[in-house]
Amino acid sequence: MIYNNRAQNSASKSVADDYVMNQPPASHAISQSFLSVFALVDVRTDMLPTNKLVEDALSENKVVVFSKTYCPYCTKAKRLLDFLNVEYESFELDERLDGQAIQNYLKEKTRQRTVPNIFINGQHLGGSDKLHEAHASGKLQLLLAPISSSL
Ligand SMILES: N[C@@H](CCC(=O)N[C@@H](CS)C(=O)NCC(=O)O)C(=O)O
Repeated sequence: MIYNNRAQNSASKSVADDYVMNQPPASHAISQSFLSVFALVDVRTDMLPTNKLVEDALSENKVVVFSKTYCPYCTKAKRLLDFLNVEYESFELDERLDGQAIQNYLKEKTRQRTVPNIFINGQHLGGSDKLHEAHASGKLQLLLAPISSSL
């Protein structure tokens, strides 16, 4: 009640009084919603942490395989890369807490909802079938060749 008295006795009611009386001004709701957005978004990049993890992996590694440990197509794809002595970064989505979030982002980015989801030089290649097709046609060898200087 002491707060009500203060408010009634005050000629010019301050924003602080609004808070004390549990009647936050409209600007409070707006700033709260901004805060909750920033809690989810990496403010440095405006990107969700999961999306940034994927994009960082694609820019830092020549070959990236998003995989699941029990997936036979993933095993087949990784076996081919191993056989060709290709270095790759793999993310086993079934072993990660953010695995589903990564798969959701990959689906949004590539329209592919299955694993393996394979990228070379940051470009989406596809799944195991596409990798084997690319190997058979010679496209894979071209994609994996070091990028030559155009001097
Ligand atoms: N034709 C695809 C088949 C891939 C596939 O069916 N993968 C299964 C796992 S073995 C999958 O992603 N299922 C949906 C899921 O796990 O969310 C390829 O060659 O990669």
